[in-house]
Amino acid sequence: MTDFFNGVPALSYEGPETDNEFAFRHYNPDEVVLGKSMRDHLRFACAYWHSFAWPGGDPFGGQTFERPWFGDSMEHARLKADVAFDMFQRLGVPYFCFHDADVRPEGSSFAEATRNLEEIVDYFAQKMDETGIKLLWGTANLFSHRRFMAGAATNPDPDVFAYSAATIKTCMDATMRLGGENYVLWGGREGYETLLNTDMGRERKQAGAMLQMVVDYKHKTGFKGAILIEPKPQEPTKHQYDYDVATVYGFLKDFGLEGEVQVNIEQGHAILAGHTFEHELALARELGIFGSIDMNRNDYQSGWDTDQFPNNVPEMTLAYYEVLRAGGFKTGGTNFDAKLRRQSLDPADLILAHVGGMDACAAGLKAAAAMLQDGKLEAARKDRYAGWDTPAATAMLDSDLTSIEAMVRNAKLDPKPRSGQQERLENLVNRYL
Ligand code: XLS
Ligand code: NI
Ligand code: NI
Repeated sequence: MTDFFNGVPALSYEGPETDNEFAFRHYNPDEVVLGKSMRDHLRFACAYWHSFAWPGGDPFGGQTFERPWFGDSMEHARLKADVAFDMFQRLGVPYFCFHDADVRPEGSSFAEATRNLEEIVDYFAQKMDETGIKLLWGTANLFSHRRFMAGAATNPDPDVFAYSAATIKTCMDATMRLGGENYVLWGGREGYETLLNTDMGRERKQAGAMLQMVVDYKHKTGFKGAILIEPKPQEPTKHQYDYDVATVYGFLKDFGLEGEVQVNIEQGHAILAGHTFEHELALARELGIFGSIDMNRNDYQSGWDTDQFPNNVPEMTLAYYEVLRAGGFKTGGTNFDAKLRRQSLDPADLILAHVGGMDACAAGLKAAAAMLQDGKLEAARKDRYAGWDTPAATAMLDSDLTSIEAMVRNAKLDPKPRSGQQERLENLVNRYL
């Protein structure tokens, strides 16, 4: 325990009627929903970077947070870990996620960075042992340092490609050492600013080669976790090669990796891509690449990735509905890729942000489970497509245009439009909230 959260009350589940802000209203880890505890459904994780490494800057101003662990020494890194594990325990969050750059000082060489990472990983291992907290996923930060400004795998300079590959190896090693359940690749700068200086064909091939190496290393080392790509459009580079789920699937198909790699879908990234979160989740499920989620909330007006803590229960209900339809998480989970607003300075703000997010997820999960169990929504969906359940209709999918034309003439087909009943279904969904 550290003294950072001194004065912040301990948390427990008190139910929807409680007046205590330091309590869960919906997240009751042992409560069983559709045959599984909420803990096992939601598989919450805290993101190290937003809660412990981000200084509170925006494009017009720098650091607003003053944290005793801000600094470049290993001592700072250990204090940061102490506070992080203190928070995970207080919240009762079973998992965490981190980038190399969040947890260790960079040092002055690749060798030093790796040594620092290994030292902190040993420190984590000890804490994980003591607390039972687990690693949902590890990842490499291949976007913050200026060496990555023109990309990591997609860089025009082969030395940067090499540096990135070596860094990924050290981060996969760290993830495996800690028993991580997934390894994530977010292509922060895998994209371009202007076509005038960009060879798109080369860059895509380089990214494909890097991903193949990651998959090969997974098999070589026997890593049991999933490899996940996290799609995101237009930020930080104007044109990202991993724009959304559909784009990532096309990329995986191109390189023959659709059976090897899944996606980590983030709410805010879905919104930036012009989709809803549930669209991205449903598509990933249909394509067989659903892996995990980064839970947050994007501002609908600002046009950039605001990474706010989630609190919109109706939207989250639709998201968890798709997670449940996908059969729930296997290796994946709910990672709060969310940060405080820069004026939220107090230690209690960090706790309350997570409490609110966990509660909103739990409320969404419960509503989604009730909706699924009740079956009315699925019955309406099924009914809409019922015409396709006849043998003649199914056979048509393997037919040809000439035969279908003959059939339409012979049967004198005259299709009758039917209501899509959107408002009726929207009303139905509201009944579960
Ligand atoms: C940034 C991404 C990032 C990934 C991990 O927008 O969401 O935080 O989740 O690199
Ligand atoms: Ni993310
Ligand atoms: Ni993001």
